Amino acid sequence: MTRRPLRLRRSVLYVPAANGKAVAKSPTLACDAVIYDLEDAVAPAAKEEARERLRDHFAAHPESRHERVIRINALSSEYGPEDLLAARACRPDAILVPKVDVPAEVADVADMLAETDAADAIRLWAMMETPKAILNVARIAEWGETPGSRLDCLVVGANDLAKDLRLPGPGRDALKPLLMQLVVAARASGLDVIDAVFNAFRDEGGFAAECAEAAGMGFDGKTLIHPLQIEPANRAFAISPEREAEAASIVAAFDMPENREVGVINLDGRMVERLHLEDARRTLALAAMQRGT
Ligand code: 1VU
Repeated sequence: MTRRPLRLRRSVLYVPAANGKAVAKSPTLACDAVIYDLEDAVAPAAKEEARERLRDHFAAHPESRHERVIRINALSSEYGPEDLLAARACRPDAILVPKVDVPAEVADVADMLAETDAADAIRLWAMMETPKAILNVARIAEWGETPGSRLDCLVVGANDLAKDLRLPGPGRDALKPLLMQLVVAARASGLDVIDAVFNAFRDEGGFAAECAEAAGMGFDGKTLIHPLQIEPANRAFAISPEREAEAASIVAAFDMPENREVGVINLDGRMVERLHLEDARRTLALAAMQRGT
């Protein structure tokens, strides 16, 4: 399985590239990642101005403590090719490809990036928001394991998915099996996977409940639409002190000379296997990153 650098992706905020105030505010926000959106949040007449705004913003802020991602329109659309040229010039950490149905739609973007970015510095994220994406997610994630694919992360788009499936709502009970399918496919190929947005950004209780549900399903974080959602998401997807202490005790136990060669140990009356060690090390690394935010 391809090894990718570990990143905190608890809170991933969409910022419409057409909104100058929001773009200017973005560097001050406490989210882990920002997705500057050239797609759904930008009206057709505002596309060129939005691209120009991003070029200016990235030129003025060449470094950022956020992971910075630009969502482009699909390459097959009227706006996609210009978006990709503009996004590539900004040199973000990643480009988010929308409405991915099949691996080729991400592969085409990877090929265009390879023309100017031989070091694979600009990574790819893929939106899973169509019925075909659900049917093909294993193929898409597996393609991410091929050399040069650049694919790091899947992002759920539940609004489009619910619409295409003609789900009457309210709530997302009907989506849960599909969401778990995305988590399984991502994990099988070593990808991160970020849950969908919660539209009612002033509904604190509803948002907290959906974050807790997503964390319990194994998502790495949540995509957000409003700054009010950042702190609750950071809390919900945080490594708790209890989880960190547990991970530290597993690492310490396997480090003891008598346990260095064994596969399974008794840790305070519980069986712990060597397979838990890798996860414990990951948990400790994420907890250390969390302290730095
Ligand atoms: O206090 P200030 O005036 O300085 O700032 C406002 C506002 O500009 C700012 N703000 C944001 N800043 C950065 N990123 C954001 N996403 C963002 N949203 C708001 O926060 C201050 C308070 O704002 P507000 O409470 O007055 O809210 P507004 O009415 O300004 O904005 C509400 C909406 C929902 C319109 C806004 O939050 C927004 O545009 N969110 C992002 C929408 C988006 O990107 N949609 C597409 C991606 S979602 C998707 O496609 C699902 C897959």
